[in-house]
Amino acid sequence: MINLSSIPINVTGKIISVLGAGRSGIAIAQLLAQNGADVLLSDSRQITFTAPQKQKLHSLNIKTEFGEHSKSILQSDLVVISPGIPATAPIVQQIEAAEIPIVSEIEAAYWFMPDAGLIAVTGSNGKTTTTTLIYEIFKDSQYDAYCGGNIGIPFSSLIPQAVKDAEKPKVFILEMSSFQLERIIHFHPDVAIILNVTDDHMDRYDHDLNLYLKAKLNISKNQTAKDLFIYFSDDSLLSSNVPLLPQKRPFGLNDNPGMQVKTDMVSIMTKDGQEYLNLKNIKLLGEHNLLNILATLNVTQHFNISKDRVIEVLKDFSGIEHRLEYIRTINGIDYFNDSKATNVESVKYALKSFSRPVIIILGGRDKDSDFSILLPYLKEHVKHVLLIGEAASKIESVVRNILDYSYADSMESAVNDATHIAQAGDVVLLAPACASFDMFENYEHRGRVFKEIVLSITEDRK
Ligand code: UMA
Ligand code: ADP
Repeated sequence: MINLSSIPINVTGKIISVLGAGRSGIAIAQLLAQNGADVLLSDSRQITFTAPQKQKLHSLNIKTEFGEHSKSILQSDLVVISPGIPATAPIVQQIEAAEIPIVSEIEAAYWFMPDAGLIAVTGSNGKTTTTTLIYEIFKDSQYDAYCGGNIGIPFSSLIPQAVKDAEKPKVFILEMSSFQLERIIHFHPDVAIILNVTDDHMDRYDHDLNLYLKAKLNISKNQTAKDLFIYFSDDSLLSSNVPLLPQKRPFGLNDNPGMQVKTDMVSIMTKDGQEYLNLKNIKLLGEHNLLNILATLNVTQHFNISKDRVIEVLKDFSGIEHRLEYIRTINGIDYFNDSKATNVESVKYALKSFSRPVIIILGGRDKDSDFSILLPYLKEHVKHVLLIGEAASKIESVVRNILDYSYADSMESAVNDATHIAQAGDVVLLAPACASFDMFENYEHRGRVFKEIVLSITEDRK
């Protein structure tokens, strides 16, 4: 059996099974094989690799099995699991019954990380935006910066290049999902950020928000007195569960030890009253992005990044595709794509970002959400609700007799109807509060379809 009690962990000659041959599985299988492990890459799905992928796995002597997980996994010294595989998967239960240790891809990648700073960002919403913003600031600075994790680039895939780079001090900026934080042992960020903890992925956590919070809090489980823990203190669940660490930095609209937000929300000031950032000069929209910026400023201050560098990046950073993304204005109507608003909380913040009447497109695959939480925000900001997808009737039961609403049987008719209802000065917003899989491949596909339809509207289309 492998000894996991302290780092470095020697994988040479160890039999290691990697569960899941998606992005994480492939990357960690390669990293482990490069470090001398005898690796089996196993996926319950039939997978067809391209010739170069096959060649790469072959050259590293990585064995593969697709279509089912075989019993040979139960002969392993260690199993590394992909984030998408839950603890309830039958193979995981068999491995646990056989008392074989299971670690996450993040944990195993961490064993091979070269000497570097490590910034880890988690939260229910805002991870990708904040991780990218921090990365944009660090890249082309005094650091060699590497960005990955849940953002789509496995942590393990960043290691080989980082090991080779030798010029500047290195820093890893990682977006961490709760799934990735579930089975960590030594993973130890210098700076850990929790942006918020609100209902999401409840199917994986037995509908228990505390179990989800516990996974998120794992981000700081190995932090010590020299590390920094940054958290959103307006979130009562989070602020009542803050770890016992000496270096904690709350951020929020009211509680920023290093900074303060002016009550008129026009600028961020330093504590001695100097203007640090005038929000007029930035492109990111909304209170939620102000919070993401505050979290980021706590990181940049900790790493002594100059204010000029921070401001230079913030001035240019217009956010990320499918996150409250401005598309165009036609006949005085502004169209926004927030396809990544797949839960209730993100839609709440999207609505709070507008002081003009909104025609919202809501619906898709329900994630067992409580849409009634949205009602006060819908009442305050929304002129008409267009209902799409599987969740349409559940959402209807919340807005019925309270708001104007109608059904649309496709994204195209939703956009057409919204355009018909909207008047100059209004906003048409796709912020579905649902997953996309009932009508689209994923949220990116949904956002692209929405944008294409919006871009095809002609001025005479009313
Ligand atoms: N599988 C098995 N056995 C099982 C169940 C599944 O072998 O019992 C296989 C599947 O057939 C599949 C593989 O496991 O081939 C999938 O693994 P995965 O879902 O972990 O996919 P990866 O491609 O490795 O992507 C993962 C993250 N996916 C999930 O957490 C679901 C990606 O986050 C992440 O970008 C990537 O690692 C790199 O770090 C995506 C995501 O949806 C974007 N994340 C969730 C979110 O943001 O809400 C948490
Ligand atoms: P994540 O990676 O956590 O899903 P994203 O940055 O991709 O976060 O944003 C997802 C959705 O949440 C988008 O609709 C975005 O507008 C919204 N959002 C971004 N930051 C926050 C925040 N701090 N609080 C709430 N919602 C946010």
